[in-house]
Amino acid sequence: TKICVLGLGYIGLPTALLFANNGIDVVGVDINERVINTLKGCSMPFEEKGFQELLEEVCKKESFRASMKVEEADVFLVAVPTPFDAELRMADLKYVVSACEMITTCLKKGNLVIIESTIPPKTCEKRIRRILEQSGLKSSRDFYISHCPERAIPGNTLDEMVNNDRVIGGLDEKAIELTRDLYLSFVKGNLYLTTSTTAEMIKLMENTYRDVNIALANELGMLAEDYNINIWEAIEIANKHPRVNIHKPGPGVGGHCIAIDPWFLTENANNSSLITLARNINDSMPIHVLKKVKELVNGIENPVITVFGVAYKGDIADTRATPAIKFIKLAEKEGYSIKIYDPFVREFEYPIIGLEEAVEGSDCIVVLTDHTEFQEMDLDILCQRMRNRNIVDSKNILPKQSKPGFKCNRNVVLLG
Ligand code: SAJ
Repeated sequence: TKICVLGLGYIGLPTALLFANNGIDVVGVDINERVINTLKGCSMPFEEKGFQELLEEVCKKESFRASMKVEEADVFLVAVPTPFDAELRMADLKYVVSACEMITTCLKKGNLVIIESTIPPKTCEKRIRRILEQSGLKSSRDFYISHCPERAIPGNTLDEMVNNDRVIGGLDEKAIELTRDLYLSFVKGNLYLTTSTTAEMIKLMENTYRDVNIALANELGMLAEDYNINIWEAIEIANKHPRVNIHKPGPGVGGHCIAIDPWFLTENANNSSLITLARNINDSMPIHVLKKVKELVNGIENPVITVFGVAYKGDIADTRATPAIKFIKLAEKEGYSIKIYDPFVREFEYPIIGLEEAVEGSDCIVVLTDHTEFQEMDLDILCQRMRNRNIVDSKNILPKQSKPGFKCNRNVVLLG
């Protein structure tokens, strides 16, 4: 079997490498020349544990090739991004459409086209089918279409791609069967078979479930501040209940999925008040964190703020849609000077500096990411370098201090 994978990003490339390592001949296609050249040199264009080794393995086996052009194959797999059109609050399908148009030029009888990109319900059945049928071939007779959404989590992609259960949705039985046989080559989890529209809906439901739950946690966190209680303790105890699983409050939701997928679900609906509200709550959290900072630095002339962590979540270098950006921009508008420390991130819109330099002369540390390293920080030593000892720990990750002079004020830790 030969697969042509379109889109060599966080999902497409790992998927391509797993197929290539499991007896399938893979051509990986991307329009980004830098990505192709990096791969030709047998290097990963981004970091994700386990994949550099896998790439070297498939380079040796010669089962993976990177190319800028789509070519004939038995199977086409689309894993290009689906950006969010913020103005229209809907999915922007331009990359999916253009990938399918490229496939149309080399589609043959018997081919299978799998869409892994996240797409709104009915996209396979309506839009994608129509584009591919411009080849002159007919879906469910001459070729087959399925949707197999990716559910692996960045930071643990390899393990989750292999071990997670997967959903396979097809436009017809044959599409489902062909797709199942293919994924059986490396997936150890269960494969659940259904229609393409159900699979599209399932993927969006999963991320929406998480978004709405995080919004609930954020709202509970803000309420707890009003009652002056520790939300983290309250959640921990509430979650001892067998049917309660309250998520964690924080500075908002980042990443390329959870913050946008709910909009794909609501784009065609006139009644989605809960999902919309949750999105808005999560989007507004950086404003709330800034409010906490303002309360602390009030009265200080030209405050210097130190941001701890700009990755969208802990222990990874990924900053896509990180809530840190909104916080930093708002803080700048407020007239604060910003210094940023992140042990993982190297490329960012703002300079990332060393820990000591970031803390030197600071008036407030604001933790926005739960990197494990922050758990072991020696706040005593760090605070000696600060001008004023204030901390807003939006992730509750810093070591808990209970000595005199340390006051715990809601989600905010005030250091003596
Ligand atoms: N977050 C909270 N509180 C929580 C959990 C998360 O504030 O209790 C924040 C995180 O800090 C982060 C964001 O939410 O900013 C999202 O992080 P995440 O770890 O929940 O998820 P992602 O975006 O890295 O990956 C998700 C996963 N989806 C689900 O868990 C339902 C993953 O399985 C999907 O494959 C991925 O989206 C995707 O590609 O759709």
